[in-house]
Amino acid sequence: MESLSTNEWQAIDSAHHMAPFTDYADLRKTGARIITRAEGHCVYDTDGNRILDGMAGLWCVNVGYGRHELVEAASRQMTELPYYNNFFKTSNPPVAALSRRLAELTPDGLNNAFFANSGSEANDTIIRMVRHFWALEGKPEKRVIIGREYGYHGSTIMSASMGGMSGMHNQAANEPDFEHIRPPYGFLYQGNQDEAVFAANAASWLEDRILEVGADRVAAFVAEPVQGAGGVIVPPDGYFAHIEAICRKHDILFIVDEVITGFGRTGHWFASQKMGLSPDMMTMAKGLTSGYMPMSAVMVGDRVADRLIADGGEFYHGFTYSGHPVAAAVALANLDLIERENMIETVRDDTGPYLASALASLADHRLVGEVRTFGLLAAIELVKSKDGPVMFEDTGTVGGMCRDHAIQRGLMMRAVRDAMILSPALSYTRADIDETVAIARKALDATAADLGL
Ligand code: PXG
Repeated sequence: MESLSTNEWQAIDSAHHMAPFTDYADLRKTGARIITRAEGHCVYDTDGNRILDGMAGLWCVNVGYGRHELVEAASRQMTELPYYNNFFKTSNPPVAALSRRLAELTPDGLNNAFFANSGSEANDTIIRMVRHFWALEGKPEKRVIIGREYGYHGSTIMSASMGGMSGMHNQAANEPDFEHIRPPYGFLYQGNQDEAVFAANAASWLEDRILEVGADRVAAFVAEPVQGAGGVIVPPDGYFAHIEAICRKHDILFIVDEVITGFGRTGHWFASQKMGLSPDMMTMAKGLTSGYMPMSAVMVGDRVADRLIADGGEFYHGFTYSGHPVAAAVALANLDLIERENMIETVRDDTGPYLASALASLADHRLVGEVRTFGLLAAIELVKSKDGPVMFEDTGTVGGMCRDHAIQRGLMMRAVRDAMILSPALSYTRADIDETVAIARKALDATAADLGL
């Protein structure tokens, strides 16, 4: 690539590139940060800044940057078979091997994989499959899918309608037959209920909604085990046991979106295993290839798969790049690497607990209302006052200030509303965590100073 200055790249970029989730007028004023390379757990920009990546890209670079094993797998596969489709009774060795591997790694009963290129496409696939399944069962009126507020399932019209982001709904992504209940967001809704009571109450919001809509119209309930883009919302213990029981009682499919929580992030291959869940279908993407290639999959449980196989006929659905051989080869190399380097055990036994205790040291900061962690997922809720707590009125402004202070000091941290979010690579070390927490503290101090607190 030619070597241009930061200003030159910014000018070209803002003149011609419509980036995702971007305020275009604002970006034209400020210009984008141009990232040129990455190594280990750091990214580098055109000004030569080194930024420790506390977000693993966008919750996805689970094995860290610069892993030659993945590069070589891609290069080998590109040489041998760069592309062939999986339509019309063809397949390829990497995709067959990956399907078997995913069936082995996921909870019992999830034995079939449908491949796509993004989490959004995988969730669109689920919506079609679920409705097709109920039609085959002779219940075509079971079409409604219940999700949760602050849930994120993607950006296509259907996956954004299924998600619970009102800003997205307001921009032409509010299809009928989707309902949303409150999430089990203890920080906002728990009050002085103990954990078990709150778990049962939060799950009862699902049953209330099923009864309101009518179980004969409800096809499925969908949930991220820990809500990621919604602000790392960790459910109280027992919540999902109640949820599963309610789904079974009303004969509603239970869908788990593990796009963020999959592939080791929680210290287990899947959060479903840590939480003891038995979903009917599971969405996966991101950590499947550690972001080195776009790839997603739907794991289809036996109940749905058996019905589709028995009398579904042709399923008229698929993408040119479904089961792309290069993406599949990279996914296999990525899973090998995660296994060979014991990354999941390290997160479970060492760096996950270490991150929790290191971040707990921020809890006494005057801006911090709560710290939550779950494996290598974390949120630091910023509050105006710890007493209450009282949230900031202009939601998101203070979070944005704190994020900018962190980036200026060399840490990529994301803000969701006024919660600061971390989701680093599984290979993140104790030293990386120490550096992260030290910069986060400085960013909090600088934010408090800006606010005159
Ligand atoms: N499900 C979940 C749980 C996700 O987090 C998707 C589905 C959609 O995946 P694709 O590959 O279509 O993007 C996601 C994606 C953020 C952010 O701001 C999070 C995601 C994507 C973009 C931004 O935290 N998650």
